[in-house]
Amino acid sequence: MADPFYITTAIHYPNGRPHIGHAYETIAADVLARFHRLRGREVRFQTGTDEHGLKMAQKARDLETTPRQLADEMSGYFRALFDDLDISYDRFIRTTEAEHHRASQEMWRRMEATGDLYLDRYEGWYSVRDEAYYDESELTDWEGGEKLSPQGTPVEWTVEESWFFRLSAYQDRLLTLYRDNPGFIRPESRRNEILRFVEGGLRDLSISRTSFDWGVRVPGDESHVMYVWVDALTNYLTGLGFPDETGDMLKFWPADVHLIGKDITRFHTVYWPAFLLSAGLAVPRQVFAHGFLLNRGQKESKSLGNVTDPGALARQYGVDVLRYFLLREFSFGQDGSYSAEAIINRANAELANSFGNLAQRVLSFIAKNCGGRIEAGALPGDADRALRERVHRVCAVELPGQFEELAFAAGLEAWMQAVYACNAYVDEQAPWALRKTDPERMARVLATLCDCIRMLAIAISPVIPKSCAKILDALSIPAEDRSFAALDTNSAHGVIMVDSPTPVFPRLEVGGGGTP
Ligand code: ME8
Repeated sequence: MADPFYITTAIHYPNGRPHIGHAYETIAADVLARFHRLRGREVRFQTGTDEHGLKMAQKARDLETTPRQLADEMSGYFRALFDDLDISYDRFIRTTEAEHHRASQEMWRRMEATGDLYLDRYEGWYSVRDEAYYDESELTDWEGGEKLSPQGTPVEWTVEESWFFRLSAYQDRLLTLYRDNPGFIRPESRRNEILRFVEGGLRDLSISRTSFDWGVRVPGDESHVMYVWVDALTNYLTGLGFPDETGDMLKFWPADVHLIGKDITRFHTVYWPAFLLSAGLAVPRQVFAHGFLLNRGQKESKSLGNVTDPGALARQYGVDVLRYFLLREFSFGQDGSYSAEAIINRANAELANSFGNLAQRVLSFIAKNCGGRIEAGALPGDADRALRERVHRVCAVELPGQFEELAFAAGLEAWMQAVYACNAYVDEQAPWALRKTDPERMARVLATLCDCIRMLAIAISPVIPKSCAKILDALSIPAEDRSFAALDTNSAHGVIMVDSPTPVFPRLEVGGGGTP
């Protein structure tokens, strides 16, 4: 039976339209989901929207609408964007779903049954933008006596009756978890940050609110709604049918990886495992915090007028170009800065001029000059074997090894080097010259190249699925032979049928798009 793999993104606040950070995280998760499917695993991939909390309530009030209407409208934009970006999610969850309320209330009851909840009064700082409580010592002074959170957001002094979770009792268990599972928090820089935070001591956490009612009701105390992060984190269980612990819960929990941005590491690696331990559930295997994307070095914001619609970027440059760029350009886990020129340069140099050109010149040559059919009679020579071995090693070993570690840029760098090697081989072997002098040798060269293009396309198909499907269609590769397991078959020995390909990666111009 296939080995199950459960991957989630953070669920996004639908208090506005999706931005490039949302697209980045969801594309990366999609690449990983597709990659593991092609490796033969049974994948469950979940994304969605986080619809409760003060931030949603306040935004709705500002817009003179209801939080429900705001959530309905904005959640639709997220879903539409993810469909446009070819995100292959299995479940798009919305936290306003009745099932999710049931799951969150069950989590609450379990934590209460363990004796970890008590009623008290919260007096302290809260950031609505981060939906986070902060200790005084974490804040910095700002103009006019105001204070700012470590994320640079405003905080307000909050006093209200609240249920508390005994987080302080979990310090040792959390430190043991981090020590026993060094891969639980990645990358290393985030792990160190969290270790320092937890070693410094934990205070009990306020987990309910009484000053507004847009949230999941606290079971048995209807005047409280849950703190939004209690319900938000529970989404990862709701999607598997929790509280039913048979079926998908049994198959997919604990999650293999929660993919999140670096700003929400504390919620996922401190609060979430503590809630799970309290509720008697297993903790996720890994939380991976990626970096932040900046627009020409600056954070996108309405006041700077530099907010980019990721859907517009995809329409302008192509979905696969955007997907490739985002994973290739930045080291996953670190921050990155993007610009139109960077997207265009990367797409032209690597997709259009290298991989696209390789596929185009080889396949159209066969379609035009060999009637779309080649059968290599001559035995492979050293150069043919060396190229095939190299491309096979990159596609079957190096790229997968890097992707397993979420080192996408390094995996794609190895892949690109293999593409360059193929282009160098075309130039050296010059099949167009062999056509007159040695047709048998020409057939061997072309068959080797078709086999290499097949491997390169399969290996990178999690990143650029539509483009690879076109190339594999042109090579007449059946759907069932488009997996990593199929890389071990050498297709250069049989008859290869080739359809005339349509150009897959148009050259992009600065100031314009491509003509797909
Ligand atoms: O934090 N670059 O939602 P969110 C890269 N609802 N990633 C970015 C980014 C940027 N510029 N800006 C945000 C929330 N992100 C909560 C999560 S999970 C149980 C609840 C990432 O809409 C951010 O780090 O503010 C997070 O992982 C995701 O986008 C959603 O952010």
